Amino acid sequence: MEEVERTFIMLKPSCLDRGLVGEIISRLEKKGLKIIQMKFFKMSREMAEELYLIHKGKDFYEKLVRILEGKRIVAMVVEGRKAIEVVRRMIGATDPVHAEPGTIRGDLAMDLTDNLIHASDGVESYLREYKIFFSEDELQTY
Ligand code: FUP
Repeated sequence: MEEVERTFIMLKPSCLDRGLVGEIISRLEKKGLKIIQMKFFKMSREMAEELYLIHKGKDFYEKLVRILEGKRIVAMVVEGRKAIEVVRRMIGATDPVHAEPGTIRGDLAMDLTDNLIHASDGVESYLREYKIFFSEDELQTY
């Protein structure tokens, strides 16, 4: 298959609180993305800070980290043709108010900071983000 790539996805704690983990995984699977690895993590402050490094110092940063700190998330790596772009389109705009109906945030979220899901926005961010959660060994295909 041409242009097969991987992307990193995190289902934020609100997905677990609201029972939306299955719904979101189902959308990704039905689209045709292959789940390469998936795990629950209890997020430490350090993991949250590392993931949102580029937003450090912004006014919403503390709220963003607090939403994750000490709570359970689902981390996963999925694969498919142009997976980074595909997943970004499926999750919709950062602010759920502007996310189109049919997207994950457009259909299921209202809050800007607690917008249900994170996905890498490029190859560089994927390579940085997956390493916070997974070792290279865990991502070997089997
Ligand atoms: P996205 O890649 O769509 O998650 O968007 P960003 O990387 O721009 O934002 C990262 C997180 O910061 C999002 F979960 C939402 C939050 N955020 C705010 O709370 N306020 C803002 O003004 C922008 C982003």
